[in-house]
Amino acid sequence: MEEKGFPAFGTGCASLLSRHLTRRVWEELKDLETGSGYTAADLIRSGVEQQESSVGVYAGDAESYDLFSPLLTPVVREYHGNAGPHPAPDYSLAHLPELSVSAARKIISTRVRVGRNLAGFPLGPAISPGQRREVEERIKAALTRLPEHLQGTYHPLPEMDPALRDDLIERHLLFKNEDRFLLSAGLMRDWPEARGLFLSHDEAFSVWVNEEDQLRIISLQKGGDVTEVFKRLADGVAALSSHLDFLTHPRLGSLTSCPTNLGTAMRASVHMKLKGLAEDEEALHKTANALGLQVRGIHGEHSEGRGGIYDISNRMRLGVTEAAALGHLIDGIARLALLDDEAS
Ligand code: ADP
Ligand code: CIR
Repeated sequence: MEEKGFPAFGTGCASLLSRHLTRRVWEELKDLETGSGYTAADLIRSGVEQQESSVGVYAGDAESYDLFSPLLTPVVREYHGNAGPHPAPDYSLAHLPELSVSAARKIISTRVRVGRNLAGFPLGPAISPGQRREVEERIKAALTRLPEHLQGTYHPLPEMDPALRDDLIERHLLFKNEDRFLLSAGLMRDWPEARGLFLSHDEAFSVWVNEEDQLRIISLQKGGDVTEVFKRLADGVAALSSHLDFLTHPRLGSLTSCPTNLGTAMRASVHMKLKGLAEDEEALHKTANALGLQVRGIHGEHSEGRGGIYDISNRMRLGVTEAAALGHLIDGIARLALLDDEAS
């Protein structure tokens, strides 16, 4: 792409970027730059280089969401079904629906994560190596102050034995070390510097440091005890919030580099065996989509389902509370389990 020319999108490109970046919007944005030097060309680089993107944009800092709003607001609205305002956090367990017996039987493991970034720093796509190190130091310090049941060890990525790294990735505890969407967004600059994994002693609580977001706070365990997983996540978020100042926006809630993660920044997912529905993957995606759910493969985003097992999660993260998004997932997977029973 010529730096300020209107980008070329192939005929097969269906990203939110390609659909919302009109010539008029580009003309309005192309010369703008945020205080951390993030330009409109930076904002769209991933979606221009990776035309199979479903979304295609990454923000460089909090200001990106306001300055580039003529593009980002329609993208956000289409993905989440709203563009805010975002409600106050709510991790209460009181009104969660009960997991259906049939869904519970099909669940192999349950994970809930939220993304967070630190106030006062650019997001990953625009951060400098020095700022990234400072972010890591602050997170490491906060991690030493977790309550006893969440305590564990920080493993810096540059020092990690490759065999251990592969094992952690295979067991879904560590991020993959290649992602062309993140690479194009500038999120893998200086890899693996200042990246790392905090893992609790029982491996049920973890924090990814300086990957797509500065923190991914994660609760994961075998089986379908959604309540226990959610409660652990809430404990971790509360503990870290008291030692770190997280980046938020008055309308958009928690700010993240990818606009699909705004608001709660929460993805609650189950690995679920859907033997009957696996017969027609396209129909499974359509059905899940209609229920407000997203289907991913067994190794997360951009991976394949295997042995009839899929990663099913809430799609919407903005304009809903954490408890409501989780309730939506619980209801949705009950419906999927029922349809799977009928199809088996
Ligand atoms: P993210 O959830 O952070 O957006 P991914 O979709 O890449 O990113 O998932 C990250 C990792 O978490 C992957 O290894 C994925 O398989 C794993 N994962 C997600 N949900 C579950 C689950 N319910 N059980 C086990 N692993 C999971
Ligand atoms: C894309 O545009 O496909 C990547 N940048 C990832 C977008 C977020 N993922 C998702 O909604 N599944």
